Amino acid sequence: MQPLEQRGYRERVVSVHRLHDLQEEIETRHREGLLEETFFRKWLTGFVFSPPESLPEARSLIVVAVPDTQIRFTFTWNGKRIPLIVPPTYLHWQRTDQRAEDALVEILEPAGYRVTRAVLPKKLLAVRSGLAAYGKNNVTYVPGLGSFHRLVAFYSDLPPQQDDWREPKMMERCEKCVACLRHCPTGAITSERFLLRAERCITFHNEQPSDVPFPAWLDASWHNCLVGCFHCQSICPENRDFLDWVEEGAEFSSEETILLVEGVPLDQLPAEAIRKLEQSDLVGLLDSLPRNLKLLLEGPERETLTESD
Ligand code: B12
Ligand code: SF4
Ligand code: SF4
Repeated sequence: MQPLEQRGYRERVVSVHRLHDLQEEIETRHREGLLEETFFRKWLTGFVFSPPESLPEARSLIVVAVPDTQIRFTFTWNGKRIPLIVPPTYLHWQRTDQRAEDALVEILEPAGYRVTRAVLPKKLLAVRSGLAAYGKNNVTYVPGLGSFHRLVAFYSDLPPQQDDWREPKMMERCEKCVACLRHCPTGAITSERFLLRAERCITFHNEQPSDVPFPAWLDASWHNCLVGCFHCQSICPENRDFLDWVEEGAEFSSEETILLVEGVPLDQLPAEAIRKLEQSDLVGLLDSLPRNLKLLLEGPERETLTESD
């Protein structure tokens, strides 16, 4: 679909019959005991492996990779300006998903076809359809985008022209590389199996609200992002060309930073802080922000910015 490519997006279309394979694969991993139960219940029971009532005659699944960037925010703590990263896919995701949908509608609607969002295991769909390959870190990589993309899935009544469907594929580069495995501090990526030990992933823990305590084994110095973790993507040679792709986010004053660390509710923050949080799409992360920020600001000596940065 050329108009998608022109926007820098990539996509694949497969038959809706592939839903069965997606469901079967997740269920099999669960049956085999490879998915820790708390993780499975929290994250993997919400997939819907059938077309929605609004599009029961769906004939295809469409998966789109939308380029996405890191965003660097600056906080002021003890007189120092401290930059902290939010990795790709977290912020403005509603806008990103809507853009992908709008682009598809623009192409398909004139031809009489409809699209609607799908809640599916998107990496599996992207890899099996040939859009992406898995890295050893279990993140997907798309040629020309590295892992700097957000995946969005759709149902459509568009008849699939092709129906390429392959076994899950790992990137060739991973065959001779263990950088992410070595760099992951928690052992979530292991040589014993390909599947991530998701319950060991920092992201699994620091996306939780601040009142959920971290497990004792999770060393405070391992945190590296305002939310999520970027270790296994930043070390990856496949991402070398994209690492400088960082958008500059808002800067928070000393007073604002203290209020965020203290977890002051949104409606009690000064108007300027609310405006920054809303514009930055950080409101949805307010729950986890106090604990994560405190850890990062009070943790080991961090990079600081000078006035000219
Ligand atoms: C649950 C979830 C999580 C969980 C678990 C992560 C995981 N790896 O499963 C947690 C909270 C830990 C998490 C973390 C992150 N997530 Co997340 N997450 C999801 C979610 C909701 C579902 C993923 C899923 O289906 N997991 C289930 C497992 C079973 O599937 P899988 O990971 O595809 O694993 C397959 C392979 O291991 C393969 N496999 C098994 N053995 C073998 C052997 C070989 C040789 C091969 C090739 C394959 C293979 O089979 C498995 C499927 O059966 C998706 C959104 C969505 N709706 O899909 C986002 C999503 C996957 N997350 C995303 C992101 C960005 C992240 C983070 C990078 C965020 C961050 N910066 O901190 C981290 C990355 C952690 C990591 N190293 O994987 C993006 C991924 C984009 C991309 N480029 O990959 C997604 C798609 C959201 C989006 N819309 O873009 N996430
Ligand atoms: S760091 Fe190496 S092994 Fe890990 S995903 Fe990247 S290329 Fe593959
Ligand atoms: S996101 Fe962090 S904790 Fe999770 S697998 Fe990658 S390096 Fe390990």
